Amino acid sequence: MHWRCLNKLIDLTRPVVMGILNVTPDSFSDGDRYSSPGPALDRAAIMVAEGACIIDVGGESTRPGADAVPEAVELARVVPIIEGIARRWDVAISIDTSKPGVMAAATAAGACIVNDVYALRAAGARDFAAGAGVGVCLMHMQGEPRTMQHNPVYQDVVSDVIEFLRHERDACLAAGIAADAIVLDPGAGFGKGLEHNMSLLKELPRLVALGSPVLVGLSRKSFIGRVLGRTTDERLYGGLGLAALAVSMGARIVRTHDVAATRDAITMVSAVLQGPAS
Ligand code: 8Y7
Repeated sequence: MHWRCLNKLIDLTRPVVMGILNVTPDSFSDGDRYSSPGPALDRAAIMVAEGACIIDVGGESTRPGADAVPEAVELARVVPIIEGIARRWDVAISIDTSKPGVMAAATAAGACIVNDVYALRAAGARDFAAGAGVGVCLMHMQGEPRTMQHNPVYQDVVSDVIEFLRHERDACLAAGIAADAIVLDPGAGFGKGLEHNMSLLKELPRLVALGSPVLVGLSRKSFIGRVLGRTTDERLYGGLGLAALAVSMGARIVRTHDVAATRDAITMVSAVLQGPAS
């Protein structure tokens, strides 16, 4: 299994880590520590050294309650960082955005993946991805970040999420995006209560059965805090437990703030299930 991303073919025979690089002043767990190029590139260097396969660069916070950011602001945040990473390392770079203009500028700057919490539903997003040949991560979200955590309701959360992702994947295929460029993500915490997140993880094999590689983002999320009674910076061990569980159920990409720890955890799971890597 692989992920076709522009000029790169990412090998997913073994699970891989996507490291989070937020370059927003308001991101919920990195604060504004990486909003200028120096610290952001230092952070990227660490994640590359720790074995991140992909660096996910985001310039607009999607945390619950966050406000939208103008395109020019988002561009000014992400383009210099992407250029800096692409110049220094061979790592795959994804752009965490929903705006086609940002997708295009980020790709020109060196990104090869679009990670879109709106699953390319913005006008022009699918056409951009099809024309450029970038890899895409289609994530499920109910509602929009500003209001999504206000009492989310589903008929059957697992079936609803699977039907949404199947539908959006079909729309991408119809727009001309290659099947092996598409990755699916249940969108933990995006318009979901505790029980919704739990059900989606418990039933992850049903999402894996759709046949596209599955990405999960669980790192430091509030539902870990809800279960464990932990603050944001106390959620590492809980997140590692979930990453191991998700990979054992077939997830292939884990998006995380904690690259080294997550890589060790998922490498052990795959060593048991698939044999040690040679
Ligand atoms: C996810 C994500 C966030 C996720 C994908 C956070 C941008 C909130 N979460 N993208 N982005 N999947 N694909 O806690 O779960 O990192 S932002």
